[in-house]
Amino acid sequence: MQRKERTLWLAVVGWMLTASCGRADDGSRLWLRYDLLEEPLRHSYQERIRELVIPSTEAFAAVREELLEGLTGLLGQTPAVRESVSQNGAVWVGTASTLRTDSSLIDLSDLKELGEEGFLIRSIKIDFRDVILIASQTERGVLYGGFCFLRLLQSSQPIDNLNIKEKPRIARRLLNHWDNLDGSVERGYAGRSIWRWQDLPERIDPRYKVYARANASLGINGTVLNNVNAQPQILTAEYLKKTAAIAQVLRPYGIRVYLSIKFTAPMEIGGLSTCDPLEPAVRNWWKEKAKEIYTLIPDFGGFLVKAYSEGQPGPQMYGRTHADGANLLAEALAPFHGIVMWRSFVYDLTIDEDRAKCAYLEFVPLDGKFASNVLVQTKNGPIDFQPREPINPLLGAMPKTPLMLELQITQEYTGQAKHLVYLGPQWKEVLEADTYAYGPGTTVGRIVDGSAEGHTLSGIAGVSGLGTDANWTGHPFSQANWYAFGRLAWDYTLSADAVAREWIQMTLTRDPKAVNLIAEMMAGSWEACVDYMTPLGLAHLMAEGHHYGPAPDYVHPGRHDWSSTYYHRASKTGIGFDRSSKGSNAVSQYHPPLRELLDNPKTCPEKYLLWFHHLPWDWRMSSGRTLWEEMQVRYQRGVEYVEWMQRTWKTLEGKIDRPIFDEVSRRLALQADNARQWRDVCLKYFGQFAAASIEKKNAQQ
Ligand code: GCW
Repeated sequence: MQRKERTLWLAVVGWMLTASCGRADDGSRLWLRYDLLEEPLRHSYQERIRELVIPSTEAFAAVREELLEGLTGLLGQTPAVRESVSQNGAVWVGTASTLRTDSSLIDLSDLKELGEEGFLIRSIKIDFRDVILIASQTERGVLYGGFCFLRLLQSSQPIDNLNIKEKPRIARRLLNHWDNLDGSVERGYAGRSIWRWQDLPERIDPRYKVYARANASLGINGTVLNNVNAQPQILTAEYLKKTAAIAQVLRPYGIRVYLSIKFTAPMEIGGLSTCDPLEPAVRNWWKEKAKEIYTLIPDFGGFLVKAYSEGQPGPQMYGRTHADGANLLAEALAPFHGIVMWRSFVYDLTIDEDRAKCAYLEFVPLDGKFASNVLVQTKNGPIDFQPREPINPLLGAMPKTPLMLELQITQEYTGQAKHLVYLGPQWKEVLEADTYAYGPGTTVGRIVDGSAEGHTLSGIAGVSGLGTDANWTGHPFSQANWYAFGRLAWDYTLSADAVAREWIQMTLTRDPKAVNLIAEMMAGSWEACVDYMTPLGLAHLMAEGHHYGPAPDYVHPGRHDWSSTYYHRASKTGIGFDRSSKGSNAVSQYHPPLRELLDNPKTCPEKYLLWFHHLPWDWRMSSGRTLWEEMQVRYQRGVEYVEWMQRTWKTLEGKIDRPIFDEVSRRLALQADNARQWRDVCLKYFGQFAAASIEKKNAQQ
């Protein structure tokens, strides 16, 4: 054989091997893998999906392309594309207007109630033919319907008798990128920023489209491209052109772009001598800037702002309030229907010694003062994305202001991209938590979706952490957190387990036994992380700066609220931060009866115990153990869970694509080491105090 021929032959064999057993996935296709389905499932789907009836117009290009790619891959044959139903087994896709011109036989009366983004998927009969209808009022809704249909096939669902109606509960479902213009990503653990600013606007990275498809498949409809620690340059003409180029790729997928702004931009790039929000020249600058943006990007979403927090400038520099600052921007964006997402992540300790109380004290008095196109964006907990926090007391405390929930997909405090930690259960705990703001049942979900307080503007954001790594998220399982965020943003009543199972089947394997095992691993992984890092309501024990690894003894030279000791307050007498009515009284920021429940260490849920109470080492826990014994049990339990995950994963060898299998094995080994380290360091450190207290008690007896 000639050398050239031989190379070709080897390449063909290599391709056949990978294609036939599908065993070389590197995770880059995310959950949009449309690999051939197994028999007999494939055959049964083929019967029902023979032709795709869909308009050939540009407005349907995204959904048409996706369905064709998906169906061809999954079924191993390309359905005929038609403009009208011609045989049994048609999938008929359209909006109210395109469908109506085709037939009057179908009842579309319920489309209206599904709004702009909702859709229905229904098995119907047309002229005695079996048809699956995917319909919405808008092309965007049809796109979501198309993705939903593909998901059904990818997760082996029956499609004989479909009657699905969906619409999102929350209006704005956004990713927040903490990406800097130099390509670095704050708290990103998956490589560099996916936005290649230096190549834009000329060169469009093909990954932007994959990103758009992945987000659209979940119903994510917006993205903030740059870090909240913002650089003013993002608003220069040069960067706005780059932004417009990204917006153009995302637009067909229903995703709007938003930008984080720096409050001093009028001075830094606009040449003004002030950025006082009440100054006419400043107001005018923002109005002109908004015009410039909307000329380039007519569907621009709006601004995200971190002001007067962690070194960022804000209206307070001029003695103005958050509301003054937000309203300045709101006024500029309003003519174009843009919104402002003003973050509540502030902790000025001159306002209160207890960091957990600060945001509430600053923001609640401003309720009612924000313009109608402002949302206050609030992290789930009062401190900062700790492995577990009680809910942020602002949720349910600002009835006149829509509060946007900010969750963290990137695992800053939960093992970064090294630990397998499925955050679906954490977000469910948050969204289902009862604020009691308007009586029992006022869950965080109902505050965030606007239903409890009657807001039409509503939003939820996930800090993304995506990067240039082939698999986007570093840890293959961190993809599941992106996936779960999107699914719960669409419908937070879905269960974390159901969402995990979808993701597993679409991404890793459809083998039922393997799916069960992996779902089980994921289900307890967050609680395990809480156990081996910060059990029983502890928080902020990690090393300073990079926030990875334990440092319970850490004392910051300048700021005590950045010290671990500030949070755990361990001493001979006990451990925990007294936020009860006898301590900082942070409990008073919650509504009764939650307030009373948290205030009493006997009724406070043990998962929050040391968040709200300082208790002696021999405090009796519900298990009958002392607090110190319980801490040891929890740290150990967390470690054992990770070791169990390691063993379980090993049994899946051969069922998962090799690169992903190996990657996860490697990271689980590291996670197990890390978990043991967390346990050992924390128990040794806390043990000194516990031992001293036990010695003292023994001596007294
Ligand atoms: O979680 C903390 C991070 C900071 C981040 C900040 C914030 C973007 O450690 O890196 O800055 O919160 O949310 O603003």
